[in-house]
Amino acid sequence: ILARIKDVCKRNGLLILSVLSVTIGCLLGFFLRTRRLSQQEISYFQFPGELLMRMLKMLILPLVVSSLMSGLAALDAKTSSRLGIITVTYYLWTTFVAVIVGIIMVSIIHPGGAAQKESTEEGGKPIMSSADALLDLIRIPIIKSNKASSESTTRRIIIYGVQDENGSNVQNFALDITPPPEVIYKSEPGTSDGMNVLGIVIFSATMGIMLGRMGNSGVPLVSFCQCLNESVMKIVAVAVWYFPFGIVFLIAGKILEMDDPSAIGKKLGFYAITVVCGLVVHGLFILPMMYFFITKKNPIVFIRGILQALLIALATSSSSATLPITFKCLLENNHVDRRIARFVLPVGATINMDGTALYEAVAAIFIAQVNNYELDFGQIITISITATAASIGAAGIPQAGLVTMVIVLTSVGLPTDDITLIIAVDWALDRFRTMINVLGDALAAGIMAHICRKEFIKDGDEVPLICETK
Ligand code: DAS
Repeated sequence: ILARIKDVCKRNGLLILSVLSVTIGCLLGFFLRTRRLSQQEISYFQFPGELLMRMLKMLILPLVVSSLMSGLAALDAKTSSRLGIITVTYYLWTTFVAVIVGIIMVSIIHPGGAAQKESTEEGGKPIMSSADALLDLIRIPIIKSNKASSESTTRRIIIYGVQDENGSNVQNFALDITPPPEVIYKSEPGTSDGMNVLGIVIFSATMGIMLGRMGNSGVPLVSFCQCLNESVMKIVAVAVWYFPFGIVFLIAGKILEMDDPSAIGKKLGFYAITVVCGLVVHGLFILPMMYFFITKKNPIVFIRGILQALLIALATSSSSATLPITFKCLLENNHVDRRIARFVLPVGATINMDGTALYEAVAAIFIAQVNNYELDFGQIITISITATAASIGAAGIPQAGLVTMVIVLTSVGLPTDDITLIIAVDWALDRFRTMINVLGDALAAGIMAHICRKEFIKDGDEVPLICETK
């Protein structure tokens, strides 16, 4: 029995530690809430968790660039274009299905009824057409206008004077309060801490396809990207042992700063239940069933292989930050061909957010119900389209879905400041929708690896790493 326990701990040690750390983090967070810590004590306590987030974010850029470039360069033109088309089509389809699931759930449970406003005037008219709403999405994440540079040249001067006893100015002073550029360079929707991930994904994918067509002249850069990718994954293999420790402080720190749970009340309780029901139906039923029907493999075994990544998604509420762990789980536990994972995962972490799309559709209809706003069929379709598109524009960072939700609300004329109704529970629901986002990306990689398996030499026989062959 001891040998068996030792074997289980050896194979699942990290997973067991992570599950324990989530549990301990929750218990510790609620316990410390009773101790009424000061803001400074809370910030000190949150530091190990902040360290974990920065550790993961540090890996996003090198991982996304090296994965896409080396992954696509290793595929021939026919396979990379076929893989790209099938992957993006699959992503759009599953995201739209997630929206439909959310709309059905919120229509059945009708959480807005419990929270209806007293003075509800008749519903407004769409302020922005769906076309404009969709165009807004493209503008936000890809063409990132660097507003910071224009703002940073805006000097902010305060003039104040010293007056004598008669009230006339005897001396004037000018106080320059222009904040330094790094203070005003804020991350816009669709970017992760100022980094425009969707733009980087598009650039890296294009470069990878071009490298694949360059033959021998592209080998040095492909080799560099492969070695960079391998080295990043080795950093992950070491850093991952810090994660359980960081998760405890990350979760406890979040619980310490959340609003008083009693403020959530009945109306938001029904709303949260609606979101969770939709995520469970989509994430634990529809997606696994699609995986099973396409690959004829057991989805439970596959999901078990990525549990570590799902826990990191729960702790960090960032699918981009979870990407290094998602890679590790897929390659080491589920043995997905790394050329497929290197394309499907970075693209998925950026544009495939089933949980976010479902959430935005539910939130929009919840706010319509609260305002006693009767949505017609056309507006439901508009919400479906804009929620699907808004999730594409959302970055894989905490509460990005709350930002792009403005476009969904605006497209059907709903009051955007009603987003404040759901903020009290958004930090928690964000974790669950991020888990479904990561789950959707990982299952997609498994499905694409199955669909494209005939293109490769043999199952599991991979293109040797160029830097390995030296
Ligand atoms: N937290 C986002 C993510 O990382 C999802 C969201 O905000 O909706 O996927």
